[in-house]
Amino acid sequence: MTKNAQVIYLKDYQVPSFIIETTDLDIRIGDEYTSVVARLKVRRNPASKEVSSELVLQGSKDIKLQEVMMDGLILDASNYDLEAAVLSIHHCPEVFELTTECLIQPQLNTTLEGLYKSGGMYCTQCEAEGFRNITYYLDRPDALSVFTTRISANKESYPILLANGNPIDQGDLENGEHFAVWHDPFPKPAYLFAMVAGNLVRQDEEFTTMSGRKVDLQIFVEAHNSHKCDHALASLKRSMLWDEQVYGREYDLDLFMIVAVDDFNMGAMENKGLNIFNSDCVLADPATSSDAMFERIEGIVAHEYFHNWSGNRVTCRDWFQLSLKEGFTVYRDAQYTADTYSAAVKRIDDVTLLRTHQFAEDAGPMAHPIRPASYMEINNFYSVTVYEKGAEVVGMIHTLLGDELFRKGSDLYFDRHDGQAVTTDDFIAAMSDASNIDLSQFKRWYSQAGTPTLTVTDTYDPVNKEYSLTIGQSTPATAECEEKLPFHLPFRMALLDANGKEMPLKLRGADLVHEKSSVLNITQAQQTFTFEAVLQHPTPSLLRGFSAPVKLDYAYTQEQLLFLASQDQDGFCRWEACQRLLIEAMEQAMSQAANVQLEHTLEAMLRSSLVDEDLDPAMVAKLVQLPSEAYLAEMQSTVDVDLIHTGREAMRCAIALALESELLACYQRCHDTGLFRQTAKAIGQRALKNTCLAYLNTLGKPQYQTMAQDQYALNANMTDVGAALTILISQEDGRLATPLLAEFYQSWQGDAQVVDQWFAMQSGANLVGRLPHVQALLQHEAFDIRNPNKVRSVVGGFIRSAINFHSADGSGYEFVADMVLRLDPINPMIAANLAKPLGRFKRHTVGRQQLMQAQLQRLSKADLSNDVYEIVSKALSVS
Ligand code: B3K
Ligand code: ZN
Repeated sequence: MTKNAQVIYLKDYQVPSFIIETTDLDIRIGDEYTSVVARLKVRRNPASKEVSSELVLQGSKDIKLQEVMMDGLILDASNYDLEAAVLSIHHCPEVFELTTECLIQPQLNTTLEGLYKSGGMYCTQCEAEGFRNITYYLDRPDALSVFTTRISANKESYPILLANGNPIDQGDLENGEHFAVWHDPFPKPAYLFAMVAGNLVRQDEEFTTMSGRKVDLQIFVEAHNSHKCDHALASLKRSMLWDEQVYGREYDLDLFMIVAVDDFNMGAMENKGLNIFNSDCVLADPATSSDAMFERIEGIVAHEYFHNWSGNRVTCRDWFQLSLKEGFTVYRDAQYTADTYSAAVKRIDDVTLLRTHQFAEDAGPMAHPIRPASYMEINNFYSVTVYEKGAEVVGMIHTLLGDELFRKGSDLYFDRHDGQAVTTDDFIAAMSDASNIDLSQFKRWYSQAGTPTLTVTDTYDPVNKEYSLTIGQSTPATAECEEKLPFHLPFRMALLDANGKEMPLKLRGADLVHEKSSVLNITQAQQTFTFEAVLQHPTPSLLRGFSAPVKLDYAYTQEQLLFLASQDQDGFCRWEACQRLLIEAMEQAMSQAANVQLEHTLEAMLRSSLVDEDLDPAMVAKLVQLPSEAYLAEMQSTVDVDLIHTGREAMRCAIALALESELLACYQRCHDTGLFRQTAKAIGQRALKNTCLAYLNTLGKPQYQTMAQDQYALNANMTDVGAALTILISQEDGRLATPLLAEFYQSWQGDAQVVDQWFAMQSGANLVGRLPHVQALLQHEAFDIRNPNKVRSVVGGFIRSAINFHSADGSGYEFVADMVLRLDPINPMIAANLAKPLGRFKRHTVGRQQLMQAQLQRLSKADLSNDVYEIVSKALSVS
């Protein structure tokens, strides 16, 4: 590979040498060109040691610079340089006004970063470095400025003109044009800038803050989506109230706007006062959206809203600090969901995500600490590590500090740094100062990558009534560091007596007796904790609530696991015990291939969950579901995709055979044909009954296929329709699904969100030999390679179906590499996401490793974007 991509290092950080106090933008939207005039009030930054008087502004190759003026005088070319998209203004005084005029063509911008056109509307995405596609600027998160934005456009095509903050002026102009002026009083970095021009309808709500201020809440969507806004508006109000109650944080502007956009690289964006959302992450209606989508939307609405404090009021000093806002905000949205719905189910979902995807990232070529030390393309670091592991790290601080001190710490953090751009060290300092707890060793979580394994052994001394736990930790080497120093982590545990009751815990050397569970502070490579007055040999309940993002290695006996699966009060540990048993059974099934039978203890365990009508049905669904193939792959040292698939399928059949009557009874009990409800119970029942229906349909019996067809035909809601259709697609010959898929498309072709689901159901089908079908989907009239949701549905769905992506002949890898090459010139960010799975070849069988590497080699010969180059070069350099 020859490319000379620049590597940016955290250690090179320097404060900006200039401050832009105010930014006045005048954006005139035209059919061919959009003109951007930026008037900046600039002064030297007294905190900078830089001696040069040159102001260096970032731009992009697609900006056409028309004019540069300083203090009202046009600068000639000798006063500035424009090279490689960087504008350098020479000889700048202490204080001055700089005005630039540029032309851009948003309608040609397919990267979806900066100002671009989605359908008939103009919109922006500026995080991380999109603002430089709009105009030359100090495009870095520690350059805070007060923005005023004037937008003008044709009134008929773009009746709605929005930007951050409050509207301060508007009016008509000549030639059918009109304008609006917006002012945002809160200084902000350019990545939080947003504007929208389009033909949109509005849905309104109102919220009164804890200090009695009225805030207008507005969602803007295309007219045909106006019936899909209620859920997001209700979610927003709940989030606003929760943030006041739990963090004492109030919204600060009088207006909060959300705009739904069809073409969007990620889920949503927290721009100050003007959140922009991927339509898929905000619009919902029971007829078109599943329960899972409703839940996801609520989480994302909450997440973006919470960023107003954790991200906007207190922002990041540089992009290495991304987890400062993302880890904290993911943690906050998880707390919100746990408080609002089932805490145990939310925890199980989050741990599953972390173990499936983040552990994989930590074990692959893109492994990085939650605060990376270097990057080539920052977009590649909006990762499960920065987000989900980052949230786990904040959660560990909460566990170490306890509720009261954690709140004191977050108050201190927000108060101390309001209006500033800060670092993860500042966050830790606030937490530590407020609690008087030393977090210096804890900070290693920010600089060391890799997933630690905790090896736990125990002994019981019946004479002295003492129980000891010895906990060792070790973390594999990753690219940034070979030798890992021990982490500081909270290890929550309990000891259960023979009746499953939590025993009082008296730790030797500690004064306090914990009534139920305790949090052990792990700080060393190996430590022993001895508990006194332990009257009987206990069953340990370890890593309760998954109190740290680690792998736990403790040699549980099957008997202990069965006990925990039925007795543990900790919802996470109960589920975990169940999962361990199922995984062990599946590992056996993998070695047997044929004639898999369910052991009767396991059968009894699953049966007791299925018949227990007092248990939360959502929890029962979790307890009886097998781990995904991706999750199982993470458990294995060498991944054998086929073995995992056949073993898991065999196990699914064995469960269905053994528990057929219970599954059927459970399905019938939960199948509510009455009025559609969205209560927690009804949602849990739908999850459980669809789990049962899927199990029953592994048996290939016509009566269960008919049940799925009937459920589809009932057309009660998208959760049930989607589940039934997915089950029918997974029946071997496709005979039943084909006419339904055609009918489904006919009915829903006008709704992009439903069409995306239709694509994903087909491309993700867990049947061998699906590549031709997926290739045909790419030719479908509704597929558009420029739309990230479509690419995620079709190509992303295919990658998720491991037996197809990892097809032994390499055709899946070749297909994905083809797609990366096709997409890279259009949208590098999405192309890089598709390339990531190819990089994880190391854990596969030798034949697959070679095939994956061959495709990476092929990619490396192409002229790649920085985004894809970073993924490919890092993958090849560790081989
Ligand atoms: N902050 C945005 C993510 C921006 C991604 C840029 N490549 C959404 C979020 O995490 O809330
Ligand atoms: Zn975020």
